Amino acid sequence: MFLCAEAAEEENVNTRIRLELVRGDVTGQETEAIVNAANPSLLGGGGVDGAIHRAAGPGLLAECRELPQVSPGVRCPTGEARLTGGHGLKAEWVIHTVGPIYRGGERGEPELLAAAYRHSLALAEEKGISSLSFPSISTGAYRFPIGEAARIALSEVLAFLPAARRVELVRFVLFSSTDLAVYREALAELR
Ligand code: AR6
Repeated sequence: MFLCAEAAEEENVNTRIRLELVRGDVTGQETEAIVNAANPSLLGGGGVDGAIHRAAGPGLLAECRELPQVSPGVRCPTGEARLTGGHGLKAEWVIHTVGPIYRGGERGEPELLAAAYRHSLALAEEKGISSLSFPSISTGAYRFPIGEAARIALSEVLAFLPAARRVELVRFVLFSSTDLAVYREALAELR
């Protein structure tokens, strides 16, 4: 019933919990939450972030501005996650996470990307959110190589799901068929 994009692949971790890979636009997903690939200011940007803010309307930016700054201009440090309402989106919630900017891979980027996924999933669990949709964090403007990013993303979700109490569906929404193919291949390798 959740399959709304043209290509989907499912992994049933057990009978209740599902992992889906689909091609599409994350902004229109009807999961309870969608995840935003944000920057530390949480005040919007390009890519998914810009699309989510456009679709959600100005209330989202207003709510982001109200979130506390942990240091000047930083509302969400890299690898962490914050929650807001969905405003004009179909999703009730937006989980904003900040992936690392890729600078060669020796500056903690893999660990920070894993942390971004882990913190997003933990936040969903803590808030009792049962379904969420991720874009491919850090693989656009932040230039993280998508093959490695896909392995990290899927490993984190597969490690998280068996012990999840509230989260029942995790969907990756990939913008292009090429990105979807990379995620499918990574999932096949991890199985
Ligand atoms: N739905 C799903 N995926 C999308 C969409 C969409 N509507 N739009 C783009 N993508 P990016 P990052 C894909 O750059 O690398 C922003 O300016 C895109 O093709 O959105 O984490 C923020 O404010 C790519 O594969 O996020 C930050 O400054 C993936 O989403 C910075 O970009 C991520 O691309 C974050 O960079």
